[in-house]
Amino acid sequence: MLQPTEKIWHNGRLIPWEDAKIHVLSHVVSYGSSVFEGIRCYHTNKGPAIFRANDHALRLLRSAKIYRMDIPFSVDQLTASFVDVVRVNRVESCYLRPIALRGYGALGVLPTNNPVEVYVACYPWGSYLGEECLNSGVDVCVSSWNRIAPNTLPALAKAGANYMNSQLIRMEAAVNGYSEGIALDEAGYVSEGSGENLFIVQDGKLLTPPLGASVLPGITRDTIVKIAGQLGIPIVETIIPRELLYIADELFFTGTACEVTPIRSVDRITIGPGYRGPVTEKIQKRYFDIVNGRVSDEFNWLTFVPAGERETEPIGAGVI
Ligand code: PPE
Repeated sequence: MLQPTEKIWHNGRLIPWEDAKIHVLSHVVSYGSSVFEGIRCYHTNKGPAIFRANDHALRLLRSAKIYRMDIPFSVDQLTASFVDVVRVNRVESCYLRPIALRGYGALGVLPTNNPVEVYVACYPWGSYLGEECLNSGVDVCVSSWNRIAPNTLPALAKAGANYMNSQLIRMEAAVNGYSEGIALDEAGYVSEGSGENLFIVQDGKLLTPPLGASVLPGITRDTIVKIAGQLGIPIVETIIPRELLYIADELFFTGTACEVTPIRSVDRITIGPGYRGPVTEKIQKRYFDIVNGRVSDEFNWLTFVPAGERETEPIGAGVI
């Protein structure tokens, strides 16, 4: 269950958590007209640090641009709002959920007479697919649902409506006893999980589907590309046939929420050794060292939150 914090940022002001409400006839409720982000803030020995805050702000603005949604805030202003929310809520580690939505006004598909409302909330959130899964890996299936096809819902936008497709994938997986589903794209090639990008390790190389395979341009995906560079692991963006999943040496999901989660089976076929493989482990370790501030912040990915208004004991320390 969601664990409330005190304040939510709304169009430049901090409001109480319980006042961040919208009308049932807001445009977004009928038509799914929202774009959003998911960001993690980690506990470090220099205080809370938001991971790749600028990149998330930029992706939010890009998602909005695709949908002709005007957000009257810059990357810097949005980044500052993320810092404010973490600071006033006195959390040490948390998940941030910025959302821009089309609000209450007219009610018809054309959204030009609906205001755009921007909210940023934060709350504690543990591991996505289960703490133990970071070590042991998850059992997944290939979904019978395809990922959103090109020129239908734009996959490069992180839009609320896309997650109707994700829900179908995730629910089907759950009903059949899997932790997650992997969707194929319209052409039948591997795309991504309902809320994660996917990487394959094969013969010492990393493979991941290209942006044209209906994937979200994941910020963790990009982080893994840079980590692979640091570790000298070759990486290729390429279309991936389904059966390559079954014969992969290692497989793992990436995402803000799932971080780096190994996959130990697909459709009940054991992947590699059936637990986290050595390349996954190396990459995962580096990922956690970076986000937790244990190694130098070479790419300037951490935005530290000053202790400004944290006069009482912070909550959430050690949650993640
Ligand atoms: N693909 C999809 C469809 C996706 O939703 C996410 C994030 C990713 C890839 C990875 O993107 P990034 O977080 O930028 O590396 N999914 C979010 C969880 C969705 C949910 O609310 O559940 C997330 O990881 O925060």
